[in-house]
Amino acid sequence: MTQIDILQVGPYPEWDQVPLDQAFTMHRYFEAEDKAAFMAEIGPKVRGIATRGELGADRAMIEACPNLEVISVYGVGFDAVDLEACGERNIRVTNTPDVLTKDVADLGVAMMLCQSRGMIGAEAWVRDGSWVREGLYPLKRRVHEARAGVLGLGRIGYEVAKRLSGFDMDIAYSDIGAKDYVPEWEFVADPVELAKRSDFLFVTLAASADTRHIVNREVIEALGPEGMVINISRASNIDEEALLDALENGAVGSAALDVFEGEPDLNPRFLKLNNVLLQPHHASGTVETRQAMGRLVRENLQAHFEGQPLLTPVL
Ligand code: 8YV
Repeated sequence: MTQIDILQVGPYPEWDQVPLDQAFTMHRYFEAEDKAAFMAEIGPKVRGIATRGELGADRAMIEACPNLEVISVYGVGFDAVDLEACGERNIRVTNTPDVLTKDVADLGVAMMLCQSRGMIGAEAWVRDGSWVREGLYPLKRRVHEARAGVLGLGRIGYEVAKRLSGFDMDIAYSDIGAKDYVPEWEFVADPVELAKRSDFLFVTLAASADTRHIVNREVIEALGPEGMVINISRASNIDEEALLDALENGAVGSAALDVFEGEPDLNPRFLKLNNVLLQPHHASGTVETRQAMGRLVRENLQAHFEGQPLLTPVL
């Protein structure tokens, strides 16, 4: 398929880049210095876009490719792809669901444990000699038997809740409706009520225009000065300004975040806080999962250009 031109929006590991380069003619957008000139030159021949969850493909990019047929997203989240623009031209869209679910859930739970037990500070306590000079490390918060709220009980939320039940936590969740397969977890429709009954609030919903800032000031304040918010979904699900205010003035206890508005250039206010755990959007970042994601990106492109059904279509 060397004649098929694909626009590659972001970098991939070597194990994906090599087979992509063998199968297609890849045009690396992220390496282009003059993006406009690059798109003007290669846009008309592009038939596919390979992108990453957080980078997506906006309307301008889609419109610069008049012969575009398919967008293959490396990630489960496709909120950064302009689906309306795709729908208007029958452009197909695929993502990489399932293969990353358990890694994302693992990291969410690890972030809760790390933050509530103060593991980053404890590591520094050992390394900088505080243990020798000052003695015992300050006491931290217990996780087991605490109350957990899961906002969005989809694939990832379900795996988070399943893991939390192993810590004997008291689990509730919000979603568009109660799920019949989880009778032992309490359904709480209103996110504010969910936050009120939670010590730890996990944000695990797929982002869309409808979920923007679903975790607003009221939800954050309902969580309270002892509460912790853990975000392994998308930054847009949380009102980041409200969260920063609450972290700064103590209205909420702490946060553990894998995603940020404008990442990787996060709001510098985050860097001044010692009650927040910051992660570089790597919840799906294991070798095994990233290999499976890369395979799906390629197989979806290949299926499309061979006239086969897409493996994991979104649109
Ligand atoms: C990836 C993601 O980190 O699945 C998603 O939606 O955001 C992540 O798995 C990202 O897409 C890789 O760039």
